[in-house]
Amino acid sequence: MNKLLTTAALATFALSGAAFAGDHEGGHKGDHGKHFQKMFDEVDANKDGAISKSEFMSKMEAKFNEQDADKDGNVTKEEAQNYWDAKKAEWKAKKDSMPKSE
Ligand SMILES: [Ca+2]
Ligand SMILES: [Ca+2]
Repeated sequence: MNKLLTTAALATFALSGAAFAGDHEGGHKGDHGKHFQKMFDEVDANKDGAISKSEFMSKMEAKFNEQDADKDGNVTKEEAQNYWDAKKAEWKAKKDSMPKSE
């Protein structure tokens, strides 16, 4: 139970982290909806416009597995940190490669 909650919390954090990252450094306000839509679509595996519990949980599990670098079934603080450092670098690279549209 505890582990499940932790996984869900981590994944929720992961998902909201992705949303914030897109918006963070003075992006257009309108981007937020787009990011949300993209995230939602990603989780909504069968595209019926709703996220079922199993869709949610399988997305969480995928996120968890992504973070569990040595696949021992636990995400350590270090693994989570490494994951987020890598993600942040990825986002930054993506952002830097995008042409500014002011
Ligand atoms: Ca669905
Ligand atoms: Ca691990």
